[in-house]
Amino acid sequence: MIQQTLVLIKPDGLKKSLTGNVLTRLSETKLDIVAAKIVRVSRELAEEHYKQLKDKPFFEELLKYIMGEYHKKKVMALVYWGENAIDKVRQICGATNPEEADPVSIRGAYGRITTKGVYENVIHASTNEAEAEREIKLWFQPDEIIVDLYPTKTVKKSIEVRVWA
Ligand code: DAT
Ligand code: MG
Repeated sequence: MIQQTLVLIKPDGLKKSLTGNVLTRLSETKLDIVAAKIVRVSRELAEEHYKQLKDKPFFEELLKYIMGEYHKKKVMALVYWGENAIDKVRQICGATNPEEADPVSIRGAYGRITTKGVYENVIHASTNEAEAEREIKLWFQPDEIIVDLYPTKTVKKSIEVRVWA
């Protein structure tokens, strides 16, 4: 089954210069990268991304982590596309808890748990097709992705945009 999945290299991954390592590991999947960008994560985006976890005791710390308050204020967002993309990527990521993750997985090799109990697990990857759709639409606009993943429509907008001076 051809699928797409959202990958985030989280602020700890960027701070520790793990981008190359993570992308190399993910290249084992032979999936296609169809979108990529560096994003400064707003509180609004962080809350929306993790909204299923808003009742968890670690939610506030999780928001600070993904917003980069403990590392660098940026994440790398990518869309991987191809046969069984969701499971292939999750497999290489490893389990959510970095101490329980397979040591050769990305999270097992590079993740840690902080003294505050935050799982700094380097990478996010969607867990199923519904989540992938919600997350890809949250992080990317249609024109930022080089293939048509979901139906689109055209709307007329009259807005001010920033351009090069
Ligand atoms: P995953 O990222 O593996 O999909 P998730 O969606 O359940 O896991 O949780 C999102 C993130 O929240 C996870 O990457 C790290 C953090 N998290 C989850 N459970 C946690 C816990 N028990 N303690 C601390 N952080 C946790
Ligand atoms: Mg999840």
